[in-house]
Amino acid sequence: MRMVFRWYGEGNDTVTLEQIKQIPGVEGIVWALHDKPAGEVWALEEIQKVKEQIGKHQFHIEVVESVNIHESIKLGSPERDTYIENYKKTIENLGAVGVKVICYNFMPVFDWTRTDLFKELEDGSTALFYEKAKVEGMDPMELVEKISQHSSLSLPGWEPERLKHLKSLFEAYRDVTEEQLWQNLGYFLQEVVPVAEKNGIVMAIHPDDPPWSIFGLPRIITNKENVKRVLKLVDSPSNGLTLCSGSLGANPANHIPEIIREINREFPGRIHFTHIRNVRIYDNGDFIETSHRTQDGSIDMCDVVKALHEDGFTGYTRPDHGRHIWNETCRPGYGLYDRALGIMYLWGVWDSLERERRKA
Ligand code: CS2
Ligand code: MN
Repeated sequence: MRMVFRWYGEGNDTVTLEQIKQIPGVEGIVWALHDKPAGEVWALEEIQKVKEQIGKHQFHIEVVESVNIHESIKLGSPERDTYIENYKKTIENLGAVGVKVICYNFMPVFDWTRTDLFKELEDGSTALFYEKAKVEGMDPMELVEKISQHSSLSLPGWEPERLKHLKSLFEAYRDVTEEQLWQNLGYFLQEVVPVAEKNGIVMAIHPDDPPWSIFGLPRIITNKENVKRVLKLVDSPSNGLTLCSGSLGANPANHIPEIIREINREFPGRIHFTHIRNVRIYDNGDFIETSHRTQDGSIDMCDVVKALHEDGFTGYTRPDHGRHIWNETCRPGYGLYDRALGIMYLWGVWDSLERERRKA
């Protein structure tokens, strides 16, 4: 397991590379050109600049999250070919500086969605919270308004530029069924996977968060069967998975350790990247993000790590979101402290499993 940490870039993150350096066992930075609108080519010079910055701290830049997919590709509209060509060019440029994994998602319009970014937990910390009934009864415009009031920093997938066009996007998706979204994903992968292969890169799709349809928009990366279906779309190691325990795990029907074991059995070597975090699910379908500890949430985190360890997981792992603790002011979900605690929990479980394995 190779530990990495997501960082939003100089001037765009409250966490510094110096701080990340002091978290035990972190070897690389998960990065992106966050100002790039989806669909534009990432120029070599821009990429090299980030590589230099990060390299000064002896971190690698092997994992990118995300190169976002232009809506026309998800919609299957005629301009998609231009944007797919741009995507290929970005893959080539990323391959040229030593990037190995590109994490991306295929969610129409919205990336991860919550109703409260700072919901208080019993211990006084705050965390991202999803209230199911609220989303079901809500006009998406309202949610966008609410989220943008909360935070001066734009959230991944919630960039103001994109959301300005929300109405027309909704209209465009009105006739896109889940099956069509599958077709469009297949079309995209058939085009880009060979380019990724040539450039030493693996694509790693991130599950939908939450893993069900919201606001009537189709969502397809939602459960074990659908994850397998993606992997079958193109049979290549470069068509792989980001296994995000908190995204898939928000649906109690998704048993994360079982999913890991089954994917590893049926599609060995296709989990390239894992996002590990715990969520507590309530009977009414609401959920809140908790500490990484198994006892604090609904996901058996020890068994998640065990499932990865059993198979000698050599891919990249990052703690996904964390709570906001010790009065930290930070991007929602992306503070330093709780993610660092999460890493130590993951190492604790991993290292003891390693020790047992060596003894055996
Ligand atoms: C991330 C996602 O913060 C998160 O939950 O896991 O925003 C993720 O970066 C994208 O969905 C991947 O494309
Ligand atoms: Mn994730």
